[in-house]
Amino acid sequence: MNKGALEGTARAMVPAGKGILAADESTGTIRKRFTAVGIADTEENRRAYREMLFTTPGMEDYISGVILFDETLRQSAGEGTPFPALLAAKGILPGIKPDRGAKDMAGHPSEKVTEGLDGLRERLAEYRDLGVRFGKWRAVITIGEGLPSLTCLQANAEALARYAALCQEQGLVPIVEPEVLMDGDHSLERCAEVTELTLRIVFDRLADHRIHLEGTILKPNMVIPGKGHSHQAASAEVAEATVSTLLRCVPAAVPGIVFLSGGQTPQQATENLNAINARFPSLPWEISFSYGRALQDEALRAWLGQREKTPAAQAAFYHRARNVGAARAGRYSTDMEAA
Ligand code: 5MM
Repeated sequence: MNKGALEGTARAMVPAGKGILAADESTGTIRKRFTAVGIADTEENRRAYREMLFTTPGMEDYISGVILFDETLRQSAGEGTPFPALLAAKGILPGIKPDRGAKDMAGHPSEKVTEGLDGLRERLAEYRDLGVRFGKWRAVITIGEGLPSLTCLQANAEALARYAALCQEQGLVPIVEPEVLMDGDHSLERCAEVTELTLRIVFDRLADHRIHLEGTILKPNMVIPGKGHSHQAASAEVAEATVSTLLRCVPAAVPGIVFLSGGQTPQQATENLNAINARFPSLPWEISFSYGRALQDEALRAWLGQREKTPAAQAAFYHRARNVGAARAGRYSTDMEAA
């Protein structure tokens, strides 16, 4: 393992003012996103949509890396440049989602375990040769009556750690994503409790598997009440709860924490990230973003699969990336929404 190279890549993923675009929707997920706004789910539309995002002028001012799905990694812009090369030419690091998705966990109704370890070493080696610099593996944790089970947390943490070890062996920085879902009516305190337990188990397993933490990025959920909870927390509350949870469980050796948006609106995800950075300017880690929906929703709704709407969609994407980039430095204000 080349620890110095991994550390350099990890730091390059979380530079000041920039974060990561999660554009790694698997086939089923992008179909859901397209169907919601009436776009036909064809391979060409999936390619054209990603081309619209990746050719946005100036996106590199706020985006340090892009996570891709296997299909997208092998696609090209209309003029023939493969997407990984197009991103690299803008100084953006290409990443990959090599997991095979969260599947129903046998014997554990309503819980999921992420699969994809079989053949992972070979897939990662191929991805590296195609220009990929980092990976991302997502585990999904559900809060509910008697959930999550310890077994589900342990199984997912073990898979995350084995994935991370294989990434580092192949020279790729692992983004480790244990997502505690916002679905449900649980309180912010319950989310804090489950997030803390999840992170403790994940970092235990990362240690067991000898993961080089300085070459690892954590992608957690913010500590936030369930979507159905009666009290929706203000940004200041989310920031306090999120940071106190992270401080209890995430070693200072980890160079960066990049949040997922998890179903927050684009503006909520921007405000909450801003509150964390504004209120806690001297944390041991870089605090950034790796948003999927919060970065893309407005652009997707502006695009609608119509090529002539590309400039409007790119303007929407750029606007959100700029605002989230400001939030990454704690310098966002709601006035910027109108600008
Ligand atoms: C972009 O969505 C990613 C892929 O999801 P599927 O495996 O379900 O297709 C997802 O892993 C994403 O990277 C994270 O969940 C963060 O995205 P959000 O939308 O929560 O910011």
